[in-house]
Amino acid sequence: MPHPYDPLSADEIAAAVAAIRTARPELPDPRFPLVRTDLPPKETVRGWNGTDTTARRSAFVVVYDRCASATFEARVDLASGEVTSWTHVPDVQPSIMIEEIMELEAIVKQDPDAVAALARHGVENLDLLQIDPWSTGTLPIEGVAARRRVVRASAYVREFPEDNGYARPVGNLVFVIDCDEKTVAAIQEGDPIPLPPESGNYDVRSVGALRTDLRPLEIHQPEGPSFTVSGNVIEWQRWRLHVHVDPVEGLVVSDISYLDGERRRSILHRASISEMVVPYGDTSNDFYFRNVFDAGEYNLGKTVGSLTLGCDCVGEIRYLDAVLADEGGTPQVIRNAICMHEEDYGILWKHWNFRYQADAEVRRSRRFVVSAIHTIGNYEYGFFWYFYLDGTIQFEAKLTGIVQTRAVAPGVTPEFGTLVAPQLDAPNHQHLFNMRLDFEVDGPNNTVYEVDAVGMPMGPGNPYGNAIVARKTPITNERDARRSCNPSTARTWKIVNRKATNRLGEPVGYKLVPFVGPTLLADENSDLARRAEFARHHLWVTRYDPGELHAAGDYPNQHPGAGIGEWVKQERSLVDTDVVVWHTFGTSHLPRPEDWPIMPCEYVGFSLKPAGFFDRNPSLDVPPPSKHGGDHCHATG
Ligand SMILES: [Cu+2]
Repeated sequence: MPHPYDPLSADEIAAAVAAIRTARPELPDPRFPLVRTDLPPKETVRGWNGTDTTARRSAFVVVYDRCASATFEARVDLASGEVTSWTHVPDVQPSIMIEEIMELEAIVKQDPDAVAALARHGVENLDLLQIDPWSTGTLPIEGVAARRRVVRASAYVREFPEDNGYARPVGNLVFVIDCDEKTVAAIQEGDPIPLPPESGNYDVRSVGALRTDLRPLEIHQPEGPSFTVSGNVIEWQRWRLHVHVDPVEGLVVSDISYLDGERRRSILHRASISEMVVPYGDTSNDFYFRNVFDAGEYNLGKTVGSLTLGCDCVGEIRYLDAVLADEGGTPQVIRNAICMHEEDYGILWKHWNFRYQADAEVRRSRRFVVSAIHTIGNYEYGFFWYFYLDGTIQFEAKLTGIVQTRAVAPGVTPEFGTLVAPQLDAPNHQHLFNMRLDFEVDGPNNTVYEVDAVGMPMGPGNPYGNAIVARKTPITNERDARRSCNPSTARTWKIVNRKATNRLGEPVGYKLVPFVGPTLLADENSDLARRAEFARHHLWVTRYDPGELHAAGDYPNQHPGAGIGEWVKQERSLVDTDVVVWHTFGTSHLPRPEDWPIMPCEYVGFSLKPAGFFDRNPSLDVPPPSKHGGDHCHATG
């Protein structure tokens, strides 16, 4: 049952890469930083009949010629095997490639100056050296021309191969690596700092006695789960959606609709992480340049991992594999990359009529979960989409893994971070995600309103000063569409279809309920503020353009700034048109000692709730627990 948004299969990846190699024999060793589905026109998804697709299958490929340091974009028609377009893209750097990251250790170890610098910092044994890559942004590096393709690299010392290297960062030492030449282009060095004294391991063998008083908690669904999987299309209760892993955006959900009686109603056309930035707030030699764009600079989606039953997911699980091209153009299968299951979620609704002492009416809430976990260097990012019985959609990012660290001398209290272990500073930083939400509330043409709950001043018509109104302000033009959260007014943004009304005569809508969090803290005059402009506002609205997928532009690596801040200069009208909402959310992470040596999950996200989309509570027909295999409710255990 092919869906127009299906990811490329292994055969399709191989065919696209072969077609480019054949068509471009002048490239001796093309690299393929990005191979993804060339999204067909939205109409092919809207017209999809559930069984077949007439969409032309096409691959979009970024090709990098390391010899000439040149970047090309290609499109390949997969039916004919023809390269239908081939464009040189000047003045950009494609994302940092995994193969480049894997080369770093050898480059450092083979460079006599780098080895001598390591020795000055007390590192003699290079066998267990760990080298981490850091995208370099646009800050100038003395002696290194801006046009070179470089990453910076930090060193960590391990005592054995599985040792947590972040316990012993080599302080005041950064290598600048030319990825094309495979050389050390510069060394940024300050006074040596002693290695922190403690190791930081968290595996079962390292942590000592384990607690023994946790009894089994098992989830049984003797009749199996209540959802069906057909290719990448999932149906659960009234919901239908398409899921896949994109090499840049990671877990993507699209073509989300709800069966309301006989009507299948569209809600979201496509939802994806358009970018995420992790800027560090420490001014030291080791950290002043660190601000990674995990999607555009590192291909977030390619870092997706395989999930295991009973650990990452419990219960009746169904998995989907991901197929992603490596940089040689070879398809790689990541088994069980997407996990799907149902969870009990407490009560859905309840009321006990105390006057009659009748049994309470209560229903259990249950949610369908689709998730994937990405490991980017030291951090894990779990992306979880939840679909509920009452029409709510929720996104949650779970942040875990290991915090970044910096060595400090004994007795030093860090100014821009927290000591998490002796002589080990975890610098302050932010995790700012941007979710691209291509709404389609009962059709493509929607309008966004900012809704504030406002108390009215006392006066005629409000003599006691208690009046509360919902102030609805339409966002009519892109020039007015940089918005901020306001917890004092419980601000939400409502996406409505003004041509479709509910039984009360109001336009149908869904509202975006933000999880109130920070925006970018870097100074507005900083390089980063230009490069991560999307993160300076919680919400942006644009008119749909198929070329606008990534909030910081398609090539943020070593780029001075592109993306949404440029697009909105077109000042397109946003009234009754195909709008895209871009929501920035995240956290300012001031590390705690409890985040070391591994960080308990931190949760950030947002909800999309029906707001007049339905005529009433759409979950009235959820049966009581006893009617779906659960125990009868009983007063005592
Ligand atoms: Cu963090």
